[in-house]
Amino acid sequence: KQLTSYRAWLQYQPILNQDYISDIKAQFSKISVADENEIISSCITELSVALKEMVGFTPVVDYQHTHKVGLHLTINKALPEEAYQLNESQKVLRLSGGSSRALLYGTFHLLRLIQRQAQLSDLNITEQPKNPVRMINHWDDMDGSVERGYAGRSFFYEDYQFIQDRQRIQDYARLLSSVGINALTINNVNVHQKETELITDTYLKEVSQTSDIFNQYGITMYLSINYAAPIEIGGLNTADPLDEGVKRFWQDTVANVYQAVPRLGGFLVKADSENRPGPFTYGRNHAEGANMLAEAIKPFGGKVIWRCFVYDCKQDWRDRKTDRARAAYDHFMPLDGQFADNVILQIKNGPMDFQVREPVSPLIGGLAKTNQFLEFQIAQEYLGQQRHLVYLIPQWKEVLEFDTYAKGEGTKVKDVVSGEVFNNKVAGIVAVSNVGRDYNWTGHTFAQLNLYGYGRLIWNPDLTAEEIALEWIEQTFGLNKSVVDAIGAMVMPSWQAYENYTSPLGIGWMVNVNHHYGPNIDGYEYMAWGTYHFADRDGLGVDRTIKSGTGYIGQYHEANSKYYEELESCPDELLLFFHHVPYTYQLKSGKTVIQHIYDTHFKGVEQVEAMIKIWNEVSEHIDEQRHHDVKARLEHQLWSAKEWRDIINTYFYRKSGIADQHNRTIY
Ligand code: GCW
Repeated sequence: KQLTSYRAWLQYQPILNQDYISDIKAQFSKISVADENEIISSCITELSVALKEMVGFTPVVDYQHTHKVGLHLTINKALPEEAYQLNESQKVLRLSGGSSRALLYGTFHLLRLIQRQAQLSDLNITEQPKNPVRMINHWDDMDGSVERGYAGRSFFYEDYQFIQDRQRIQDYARLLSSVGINALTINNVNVHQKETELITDTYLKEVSQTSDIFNQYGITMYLSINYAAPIEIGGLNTADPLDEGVKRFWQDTVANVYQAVPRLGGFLVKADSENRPGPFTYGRNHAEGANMLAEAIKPFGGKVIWRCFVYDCKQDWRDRKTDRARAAYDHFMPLDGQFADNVILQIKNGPMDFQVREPVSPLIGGLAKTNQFLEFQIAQEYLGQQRHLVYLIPQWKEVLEFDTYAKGEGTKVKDVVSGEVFNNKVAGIVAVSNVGRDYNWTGHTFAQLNLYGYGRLIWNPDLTAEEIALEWIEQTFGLNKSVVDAIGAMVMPSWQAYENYTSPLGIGWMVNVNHHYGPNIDGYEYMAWGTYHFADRDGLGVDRTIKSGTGYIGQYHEANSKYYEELESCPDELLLFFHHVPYTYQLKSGKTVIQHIYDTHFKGVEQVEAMIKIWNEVSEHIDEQRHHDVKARLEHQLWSAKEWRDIINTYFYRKSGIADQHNRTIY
């Protein structure tokens, strides 16, 4: 029997309420289905397993549609492809969907309602995802490691081979489709030597088998490719996108790939970024680089997803003009309109790199004639690496609600990336995965919530962070009110808490080099990566203003650039991202910068102490394994938060010489 924690939010725990059970029995004992295919059979399997476990019976399935009562699954082509409706009347529960995939989403919706013991009579629900593409990127390497992985090794590969036991992949596909994910990549964007061969006969058979598993759950698989593949596996001496031999290499390679994996979605490319090869080597721009691949893959309906994480990672820290935050916009904005229609630019949510607080990338809302995906990171690389409890949905909601002013007031990020504002052919959201081989998938059990919430949020960005958390808590831990309230109270302030005890006011970084865990204020200060805080005895922050700084602020539409440029309007939480100010500068909160630093750092630690107290109070209602594991992580988090607090406070006390108004201990 599977461990409770392995099941994540698909617990299917036995329901004890007898009245509820008899209702469900009446409604589900017979299921009739109009169509038969692999996705519909996933629906039936899921319903059968879930009902057996939750209410103790196996439904009778009728493919002829003769049952007069029970659950009816039908495809209704009048509905949008991924939309579904759930209706109940006169003892018939109807689930209709625009496609089999929509039926699968509706099936999981029903099971979610049953797990939460919701009433199904008079049900009348219509659902349609906001974002057409809802994707996960894995940073798994074929040696079995996961770049920025905090939940154990890869469950796709070990020792440069695909793992033969595919059960785990299938369970993963179930988890993903249960929250509406419809696309994923299975290998790291940093494509090393062996992974370059994923598009060759060496691995294509297994690539295809893996794709088949995901397809059963309505998920389209993509591969990350190496831009220098023509050299590394094609025997050519160039990867120049305008070279005829290179074009031929890609056409032949793509034809071979699609013969083996006809339903492959396409390729994801990290080019000219952090030492990866790309078109710059040949004096070509990124539109030339991407369009060549797009042309090769187009006959097969494939797409090329091209990352915008392009910046100079070998900059001289003495050079005060170069600003990494500017890089993506500077590289890609001039190319707006030049990309083929099956190319999608993938843009990280902020201009730097998944920090606890960043402004929204100005490319989003900047690009008006290019397909784009927004990229989030579910893996908590800079947010406590799944050892700290940090609920990410509140952060992502701020990004999605941000007004870009691209078409005047009210042009929110959520409407740009969904493709609605600019009428894009392809649009959606992508995130870096946080799962691995750990028994509970995500290292920290609470990190499951970020995966769950990611899927739910990008399906419907108008869900609140509270609603999403509540759904996950009830499915994962059951309906006991004290447990539900306790966990809600732990997760809701957790992003704020993390921000409080780590780097202040939007400045970011201050982490240890390479592994990025734990405080190291000057860790990156004299390095080549372009991530500086410029603290001296008088103040800190990066001047990114138009008038005296790097000019980054000028990349936003006017309403936003004015807002950030002026100290009077620039919001406190991003102050040091945009401005260099003295420690004595007074924030809108009324505090000075230095006092804010002290206060938030003491507070952040207290917030973690409060989480621990809450968790201890509900121990008797939670299975021992999950309780014990979370508790151990919370205790580590407290230790780490204190380390952050004391190092940050001490550093700025020593730099500024200004004492804490409340005389608390600073070293
Ligand atoms: O955040 C940085 C990570 C790298 C990662 C890179 C990227 C996959 O530190 O590990 O490489 O971003 O997004 O490409």
